Amino acid sequence: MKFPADFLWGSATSSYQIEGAATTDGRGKSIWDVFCETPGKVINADSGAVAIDHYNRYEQDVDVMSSLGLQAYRFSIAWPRIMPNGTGKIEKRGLDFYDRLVDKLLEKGIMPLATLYHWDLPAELEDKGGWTNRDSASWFADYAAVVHEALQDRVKMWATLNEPWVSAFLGYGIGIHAPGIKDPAKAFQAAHHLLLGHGKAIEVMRSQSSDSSLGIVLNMAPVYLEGTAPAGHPAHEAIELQDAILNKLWMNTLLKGQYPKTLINLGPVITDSIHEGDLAEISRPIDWMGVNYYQDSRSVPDDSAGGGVMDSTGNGALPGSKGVKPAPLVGEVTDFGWSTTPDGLRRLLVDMRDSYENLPPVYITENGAAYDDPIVDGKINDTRRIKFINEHLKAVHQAIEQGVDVRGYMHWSLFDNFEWAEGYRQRFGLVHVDFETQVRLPRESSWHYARIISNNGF
Ligand code: IFM
Repeated sequence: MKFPADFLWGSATSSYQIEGAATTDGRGKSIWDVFCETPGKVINADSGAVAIDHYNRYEQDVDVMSSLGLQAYRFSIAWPRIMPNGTGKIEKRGLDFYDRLVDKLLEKGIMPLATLYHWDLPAELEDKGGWTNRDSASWFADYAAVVHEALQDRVKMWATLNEPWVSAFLGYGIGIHAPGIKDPAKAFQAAHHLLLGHGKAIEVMRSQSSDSSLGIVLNMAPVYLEGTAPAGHPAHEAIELQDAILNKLWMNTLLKGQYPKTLINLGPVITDSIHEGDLAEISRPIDWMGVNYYQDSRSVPDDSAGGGVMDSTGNGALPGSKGVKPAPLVGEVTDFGWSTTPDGLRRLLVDMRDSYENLPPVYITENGAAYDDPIVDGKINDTRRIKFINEHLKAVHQAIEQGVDVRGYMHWSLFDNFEWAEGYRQRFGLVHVDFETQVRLPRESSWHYARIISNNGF
């Protein structure tokens, strides 16, 4: 099973999850620093303050990448390192770090793929409403311009946002991520401004360089009902709404310049944010699209009363959960309690190709699983991760055979790291990290992945 000759093999991380050095070289606070300091928000009151100290150990970490034969490394840039207050003053020492990282990657023949925003919004911007403030789109474009200008001579592949669904709906909708706001209306506002920020950033980066390859990274999955529900059951509406929020909100606006009808039908909660010209900005052509895939979104009908609404304290469910509940887990369930549904990745890719005729080339920008196998005699034989990789790569290969233009695969994650509200207890790395000693130990899956890379397949 061979992949196309120029298929790009890599692995991914993000700034707050690995860098640590939270107060070094003038870095400002991000919404995640604030969230982690808030009691009860993150398991064990963990934070990314030290993480895996990549800021100080990046050279050793690039050597690890090189030993695995990675062709590309997807990392994100911490906005609060570049502009500690979010706007205005530029912190040169922050830019210098990414400069050094990029040079080291290139020295080792590894292509840098930079993501501009992986959830670490400067905290001062949240004081002004964060992504619910329409100005956030311009704040982001200004920041993008600074970073792109500094690195575009050596970084040729750029993503604007990572998983804006998570920023909007987990951050502002149900509040399990920073900034911890529980207001679905704000989630929709944030979603629109994230998209607008993406469009503005694309425009400014294009004007700076014509040879940057520009894209966005979305977390998406097939959304469906298992079992049957009679016509008129709220489950049908719930599934349509979930699909609209997880997939179509992003794909339709970015590639068709339209909001999905299901969302427009929600009325002012959506339409109030949309100003004339916004959709033209959002749908500016992009060169590639990143897909982060973990598991399908599977539900079964739920006949119990309630569900899908916020209670008076703001606790509750995402829009689109009334009349459904999660389907029983399937496959090799991960430590996170996620199903494994590899064929969903193939289905998602084929469906994207069939639904969007202007779909640009696709990269799998994240895919991985949390499995914490023990160290035995200095080795970690993580057979479940190896199986996960094999099954998902087969799905990608089948999608390519079925005509989808998939150009690369980045495994999530290269290293164990800070897994957001889950703290350090979910281990996604190809490489194990001892969080006390900072010792890196490649798991067996990393050598397995290295062999796949060197064979360009199996
Ligand atoms: O760790 C995250 C990453 O930051 C974004 N995508 C999903 C991963 C696993 O939850």
